[in-house]
Amino acid sequence: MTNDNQNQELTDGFHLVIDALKANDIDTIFGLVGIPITDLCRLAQAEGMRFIGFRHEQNAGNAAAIAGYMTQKPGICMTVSAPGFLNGLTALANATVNCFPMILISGSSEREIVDLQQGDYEEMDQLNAAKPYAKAAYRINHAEDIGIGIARAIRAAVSGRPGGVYLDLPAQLLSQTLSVAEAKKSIFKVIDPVPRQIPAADAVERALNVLKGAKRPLILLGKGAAYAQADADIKALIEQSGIPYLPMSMAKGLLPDDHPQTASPARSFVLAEADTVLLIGARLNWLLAHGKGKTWGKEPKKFIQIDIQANEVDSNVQIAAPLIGDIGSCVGELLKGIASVPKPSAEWISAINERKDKNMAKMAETLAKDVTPMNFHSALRVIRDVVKKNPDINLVNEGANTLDYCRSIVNMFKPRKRFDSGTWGIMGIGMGYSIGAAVTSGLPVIAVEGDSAFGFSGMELETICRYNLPITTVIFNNNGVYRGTDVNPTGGADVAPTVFVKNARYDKMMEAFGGIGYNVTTPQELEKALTEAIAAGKPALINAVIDETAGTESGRLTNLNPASTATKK
Ligand code: ADP
Ligand code: TPW
Repeated sequence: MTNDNQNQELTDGFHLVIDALKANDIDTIFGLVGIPITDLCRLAQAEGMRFIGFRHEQNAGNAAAIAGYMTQKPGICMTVSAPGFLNGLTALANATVNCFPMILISGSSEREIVDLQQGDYEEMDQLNAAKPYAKAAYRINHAEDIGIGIARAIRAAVSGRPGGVYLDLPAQLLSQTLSVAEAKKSIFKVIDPVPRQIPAADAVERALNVLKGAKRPLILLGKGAAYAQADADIKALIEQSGIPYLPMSMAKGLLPDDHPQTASPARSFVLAEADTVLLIGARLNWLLAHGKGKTWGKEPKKFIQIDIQANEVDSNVQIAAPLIGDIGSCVGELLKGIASVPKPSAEWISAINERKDKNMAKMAETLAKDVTPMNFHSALRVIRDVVKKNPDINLVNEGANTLDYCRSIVNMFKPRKRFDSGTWGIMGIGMGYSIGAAVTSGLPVIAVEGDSAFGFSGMELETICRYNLPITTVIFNNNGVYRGTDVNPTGGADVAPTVFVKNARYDKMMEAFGGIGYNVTTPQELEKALTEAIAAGKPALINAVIDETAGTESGRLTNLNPASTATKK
């Protein structure tokens, strides 16, 4: 653009936003267009970025979040104001809760009108709405601040404990002009956005001393350990120490799930019996029964906790040895001293192996049964075998029973390949995470979805077809939430709260958009369809008919359901 009066070349806010993102090696935007960001999305594409357009902002936000988790670079989600922003906010909050770096960039209406509440188109005080649900929230008011605003958002998302950042772009900002010379000076690449954080030497020594005193040590790997991309050092620490380890669901595959030191098949036993637990990037939240109570056995545990967030320590129980820093640096320091830690006793290892063998034999028996209609186990046996043959596949997983059984049955062999309902146990991540994972990795995805879980993001099948992504969605269709057999006690015409249309054909939804649909009722049919779909590398959906009586209410979360603890009248 040139301004003849001043004979000076000008640029505008639209260009500056894209230039600033590109200067920081951000090459993909997940989003949904509308006023005032349509032209911004068009420009991103024109300038060589990839724009992946969704049918609902929550799914775009989930795609951005999982891209952030996979790459340590913030995933970008772009939305319109008020309703678009609010649709994206759930994903932003979910990213923050899960410690995934993402930036939600939303257009907003004129500040003067919003602040006086004069009723603008899609008027909303988005910045304040975002604050409680984001790690940080910023607004850029002047074109000359776009470079610094984007830099601030990037650094906030990825440094320290990663999380969701909200960036508010008022419509008038995008059309503001600035001389090209000034603009150039205002854009820069963030230096060292994820700085190493070295743990203190005395904290390392304390941690090693606690390990030296352990009789029955255990290492617990959380998704922070997977995120940190310190795979080789974590493997070395586990193998050189000889300590058994347990991966949380998204840390599966950090070491292959059939590693001899895995304690997964003896999970309840090791949690109850270990006397010393080294937590690496895992919080003692509800997923770990808050580090206390029946799950953790009678004797008090000694915990060593590696985390980047100092105030995570002592959140639920006392931590004997906090090790604050980035996981790569902390594990590296522990490795230097690990030779001085005695190997776990043969008694401890053989007690674990005995449980593992017993539990695995029992599970093998259950999995071998071919029942008609299929149950969760017979269908998941097929998924397990296919993933084993294709270890590069990304696995997305949500539902109740579908999630709980898949987590324990389907082994993972490579890091950062399993993406699931995470810290909140949220439904709705399915298609967003699948698209994010496929776009980011260029590798196939299998989404293992409860029929209810799938419904939260099902319209993105069109998005999958539009971009011709290698995603195979497998719907575990048991006619309802948890199962399909509940009845309305009044005998009225409405079905029970958990029940869906019987025998729905989700495969036909896929066919409507040009993808491949399969309807399968046996493990053999499922195996054939899944193998074929993966080989095709095209959008596919398998409607897997599951016994509608097979599921239990809330999967394995029955203890959190007030109905199961309330006094029955
Ligand atoms: P899980 O659900 O798998 O148990 P959580 O999400 O509860 O895992 O815990 C992840 C933890 O990892 C968070 O407390 C977060 O602060 C921490 N974390 C994330 N990235 C790093 C890193 N690079 N270095 C150290 N800690 C990290
Ligand atoms: C955003 C509550 C937890 S699990 C679930 C719901 C609705 C669905 C279970 O049925 P599904 O799986 O998917 O058919 P399965 O294998 O048991 O048959 N809204 C949100 N998040 C959650 N967690 C819920 C509701 C819920």
